[in-house]
Amino acid sequence: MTNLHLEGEVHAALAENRPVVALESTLITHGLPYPDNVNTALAMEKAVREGGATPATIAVIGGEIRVGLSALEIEQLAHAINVRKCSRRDIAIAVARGETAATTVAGTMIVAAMAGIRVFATGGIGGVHRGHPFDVSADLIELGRTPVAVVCSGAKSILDLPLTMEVLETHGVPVIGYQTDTLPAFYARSSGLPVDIRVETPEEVAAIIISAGRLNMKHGILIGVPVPGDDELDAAIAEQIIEQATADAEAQGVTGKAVTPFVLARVAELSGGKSREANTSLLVNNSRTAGAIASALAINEDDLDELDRDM
Ligand code: PSU
Ligand code: MN
Repeated sequence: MTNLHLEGEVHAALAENRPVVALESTLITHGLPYPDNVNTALAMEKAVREGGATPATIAVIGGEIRVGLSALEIEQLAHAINVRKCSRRDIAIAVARGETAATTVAGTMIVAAMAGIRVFATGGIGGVHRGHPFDVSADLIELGRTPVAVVCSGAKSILDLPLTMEVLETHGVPVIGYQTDTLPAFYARSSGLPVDIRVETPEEVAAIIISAGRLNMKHGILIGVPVPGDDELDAAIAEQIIEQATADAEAQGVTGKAVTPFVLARVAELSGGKSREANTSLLVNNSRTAGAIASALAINEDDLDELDRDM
């Protein structure tokens, strides 16, 4: 396809039906400060490999949609200035103008689906903003229409999590708890909001992805993995910081696509070291889990193909 460029190792893995995990790039350009962003992006790629899969970090570089970046390209992206944050509405613009741009969860899902990648790992998805029920992240809509499984730690409680769950339901997105009964709340292991189903293993997730595919359901799947217990942030402290950060955004009149990056940066400023630890820990853990899910998916499908041949 025009403008879609698969990096060599990713191309080979996909051609041979070996597991691949997509990773987003907005995390690098708008989510984390330098050098945490580069270190974390590379640690996520390593964790995907530990899970048994090939990582494919997705971005737009000079107008080309790239699936799989080198360490040097990740470093360059981290230093690029005025990088467009690409959700669904932005991708065509970035490509037409030959820009270097980052993909959000929605943008990354679109490109992953184009490339034939079915599992994607990130930290938190966008959602419905607190006090602004019509500021609904395009991530939620994309999850309803693009068949990619997104492994994440829920969403930061900078968002209205109950409303976010309602919108996911409206758009027909199954929400799976990975070894948990509730939607994770990013820094905290639980939001208290029940998920649709709890699973214990990568194989169980793979079975649901395969089932959705065979039924041609077309929607995505959200898999919530709680931050590892040792790195969880105290819920009361997290809440206080988030309230402050959201109030600051409000006071400074920040709107639209700038809200999430602003609040993320403010939360980082206010919380210092401990939140960074939680953030890195969950990103790496989610990447490893996504690698294991993609591996189970590849193995499971070989079995199913054999069953089909036997019948
Ligand atoms: N939440 C985080 N870290 C992030 C993002 C969300 O904890 O980096 C990024 C993701 O790329 C997500 C995007 O897709 O922000 C959502 O932006 P918006 O709310 O403008 O849809
Ligand atoms: Mn928004």
